[in-house]
Amino acid sequence: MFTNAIVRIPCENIINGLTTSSLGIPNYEKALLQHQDYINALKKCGLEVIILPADNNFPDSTFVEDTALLTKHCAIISNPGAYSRKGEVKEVKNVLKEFFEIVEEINDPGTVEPGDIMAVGSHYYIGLSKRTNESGAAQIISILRKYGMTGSTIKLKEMLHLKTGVAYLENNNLVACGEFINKPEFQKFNIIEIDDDESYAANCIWVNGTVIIPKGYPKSKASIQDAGYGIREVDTSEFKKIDGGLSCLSLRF
Ligand code: CIR
Repeated sequence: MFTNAIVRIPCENIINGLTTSSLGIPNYEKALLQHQDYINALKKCGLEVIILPADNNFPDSTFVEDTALLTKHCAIISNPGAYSRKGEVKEVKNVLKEFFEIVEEINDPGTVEPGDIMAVGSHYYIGLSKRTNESGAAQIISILRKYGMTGSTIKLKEMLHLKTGVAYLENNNLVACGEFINKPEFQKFNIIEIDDDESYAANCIWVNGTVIIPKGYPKSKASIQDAGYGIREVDTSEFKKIDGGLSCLSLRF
């Protein structure tokens, strides 16, 4: 169960966020409204939400998930692989020091963006992507081991981050799309398949029994409901334009 979340208000510079999509430029006002709706959804799931102010120096800074991995035993400050995102970790580190006694860090040449890390109990699957490299993953695994946790790597072929295409919903249920559906590492889970035309919905989050999903993906919604979950929908159309989704918008702990 989670009790807290950290989010960061989108900045005006979000229009310059990194993207691989051709969906157009995010509408800033709309992004702010959608972000508020996201905060409301987290609160409805029982979380205390810590809201950091917008930081116009970093277009992608609303995607706080990529700045740290939070575990029961420690926080691990990441080292984003995207150059324009490296400075995002500084302020988050100061905030996390208020909540975590132990704050570890990933250092060069290792890079890690925790959008690439999925927790299943005390095991952490780490995607090796354009943003997270072998050295970064090895550093994460060695820190996890120090505190009695474990980690393993998964090679990504196409997706930006591991959690772009996969989400663990507890109770052995895993939402997966595309390249992850047939990954041998995931076959022990009950896989809830997301169709290619709704692949964006694979980035959903389990928060204390409820699954928050992006608005507008009816087939995925039905499949997750059929697996027994209560659902909350949040429109994230403006974040999708710069490759961001529901998990990226918060650090939950
Ligand atoms: C980026 O390319 O870094 C941002 N535009 C999107 C980050 C999405 N974060 C995530 O999946 N954890």
